[in-house]
Amino acid sequence: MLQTRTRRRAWIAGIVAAVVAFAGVALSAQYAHAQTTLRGAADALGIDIGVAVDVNKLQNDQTYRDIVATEFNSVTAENVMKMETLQPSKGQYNFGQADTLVAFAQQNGQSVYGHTLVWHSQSPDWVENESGQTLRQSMQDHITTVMDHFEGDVFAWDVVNEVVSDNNGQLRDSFWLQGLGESYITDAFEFARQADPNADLYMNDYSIDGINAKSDRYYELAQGLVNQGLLDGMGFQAHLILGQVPGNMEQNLQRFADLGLKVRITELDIRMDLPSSQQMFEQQAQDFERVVNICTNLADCSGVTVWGVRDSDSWVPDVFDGQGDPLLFNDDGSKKPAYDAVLNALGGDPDETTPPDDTTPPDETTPPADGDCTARIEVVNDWGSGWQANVSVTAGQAAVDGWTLTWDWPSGQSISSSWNADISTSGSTVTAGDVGWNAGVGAGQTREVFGFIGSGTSAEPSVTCQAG
Ligand code: 9MR
Repeated sequence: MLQTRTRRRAWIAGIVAAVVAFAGVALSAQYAHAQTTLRGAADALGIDIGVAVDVNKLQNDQTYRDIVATEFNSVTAENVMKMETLQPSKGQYNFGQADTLVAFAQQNGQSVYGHTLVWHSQSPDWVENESGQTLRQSMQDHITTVMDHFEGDVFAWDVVNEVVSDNNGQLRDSFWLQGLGESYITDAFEFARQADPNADLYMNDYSIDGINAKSDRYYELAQGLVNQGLLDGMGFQAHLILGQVPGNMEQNLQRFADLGLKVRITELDIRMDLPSSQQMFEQQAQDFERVVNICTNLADCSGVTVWGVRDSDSWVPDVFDGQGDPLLFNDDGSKKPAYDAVLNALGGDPDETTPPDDTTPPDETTPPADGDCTARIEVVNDWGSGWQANVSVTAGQAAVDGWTLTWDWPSGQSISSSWNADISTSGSTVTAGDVGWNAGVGAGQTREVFGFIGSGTSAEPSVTCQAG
């Protein structure tokens, strides 16, 4: 994997060098620009940057939806794939919300990480009251039904979650342990392997990011499961505290990777005492950068998932009194220093912006007439099953205050989500209008006004721009 990643980087560097040599001039910013989104940068590295998603917000909150679609290439259900949601009554499955998330992920070219099959928390009462063979059968039924349902759509599962306690590495005294004994862990993995042989099977827990009694116990469990061919990965939740990234985190992940496992940071957040300050945000940025670097430096790290979008979406303030602000985005959806730090760790560049105004788009030969405008669709990311485009408007010699763009899709493309425009579609014709705050474009200026996620083969059709 390290080889693959290094090879890919070398390959990209080779192409860039060849293009520069061929052109004989420095590349214009338009062609050389670094990745400016987390997902663009992570795609280029070949790793996942994931986010825990609240399906209600995905359906009802446009800002939230746009950030999830544009910044992340992987999603985890924050709650809706847990047992109490999927099987609230014995034998009655409820996949509605989880299916909504999977459909969104597919439209947006994102992988889905499954969380979680067997956990002591957020399990329905009926299963907590079972024991012995009945409980074992229920565990098998749940694992089999859920993994069958999502087969091919969910690439990896937290098969067991938080099975070790915080007390000296002893197994957690859960209803699973009480009802079934220690063998339930191996049994769960056997059932999971049978249900979907292609899914990656993980254990997952918090406070195992550094080397300690709890992570030592996981190391032992992992050795046993690896020997039976039942474990593919180890998930480190990384619910961390400001300034306290464990010093031996890299070493810890490495020892699991050395067992032949993938490692993954599954629930990253870094909380702080409130009220927060700029200085604390800077420290947080360093902490995030360090954790993401640990992953990118490890060949077997499959990715990093952050546990929520904006600080206001986090579970932290509900559980830790007086603490919070643990994520990458402010409550209003703007980016925190930690965002830039993560982008940087992924090899992107927060300071890179869209091409400067003096870079004439290649397909634009005549400048727009007075009071008129032109517009351009630029594909900035393409992951095969979908793609992202940014759209810019260029004003003529007079400023533009309001714009309506129209174009025709050449071959059956469609928009699966968009941000900062009013979009309507009729057959293959798309009309996009401003949303007020992005109506103005200065005389002779180019402004990036909105973006969208497209499905079908990526395309940059020519656009008609109507000012006013
Ligand atoms: O973020 C989740 C929150 O919305 C739920 O109320 C909570 C219930 O226990 O679970 C949170 O997610 C947890 C995850 O599933 C497992 N690791 C710890 C996470 C934070 O508590």
